[in-house]
Amino acid sequence: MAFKRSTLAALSFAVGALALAGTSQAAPAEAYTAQLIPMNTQVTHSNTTGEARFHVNGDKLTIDIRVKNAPANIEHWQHFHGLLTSGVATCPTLGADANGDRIVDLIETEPYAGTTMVPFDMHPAAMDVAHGHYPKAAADGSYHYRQVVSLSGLSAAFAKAFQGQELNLDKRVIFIHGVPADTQLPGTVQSLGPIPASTTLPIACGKIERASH
Ligand SMILES: [Cu+2]
Repeated sequence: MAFKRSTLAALSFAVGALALAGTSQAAPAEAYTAQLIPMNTQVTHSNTTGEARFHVNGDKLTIDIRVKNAPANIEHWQHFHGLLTSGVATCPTLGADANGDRIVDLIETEPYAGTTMVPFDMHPAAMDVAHGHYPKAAADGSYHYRQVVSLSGLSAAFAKAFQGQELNLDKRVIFIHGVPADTQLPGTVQSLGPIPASTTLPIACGKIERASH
C-alpha cells in the first residue's frame, strides 16, 4: 500500500513537472535589448556604454541594465523615453544640439526621443521619475541594475499616465543620465523644472529593439 502510494505520488509529480515544462515552452517569451552608446563625452570625459535587456515571461518583466564608464560614485537617473504619438523614438545625435552649445541636453532630446516615461529605479511602476532611487555607479564607473516587475502592473500604470498607450518597448529609447553636481555646465544647458542640469544630462542612449531571445 505504502509503496503504491509513493509510486503514485512520484508519478503525479512527474506528470506535474511535464505539464510545467510544457507550459513554459508554450509561453510567448519576448526579449528586447538596447546597446547603450555614449553621449556628451566632452562633458563626461569618458565613453559611457552598456547594454539593457528586457525579458518578458508571462506577467514577469525582467529589466537588466549593465553600464560601464559612467561618472563614478554618483546616482544615475535612467528611464525609457518615448513619443506621445505612435511614432518610434530615436537616439539623438549632435545634430539635436539646437542652441549650439555643443551639448545635447534633456530638452534637446525631446524632438527625437520624446518624453520621460518609465524610471528604472527601485519601483518602476510607481512612475515617480523625480523622487525614485536610482543605481549608483561604483568607483570604476560601472553598475548593474536588475528589477523584476509585474508586466500587467507596469502596463496599467503606464496607460494611466499616458492616455491609454501601451508600453511598446520597441518604440522607446533608454537614457542614462547624470554627471557630478559640481560639473561646470554652460548656462545654456536646460533641464526639467527645478532639477539640476547635472542630474538630467544624458550620458548614454540606446534604441530598444526586439530580440529573438
Ligand atoms: Cu531619462
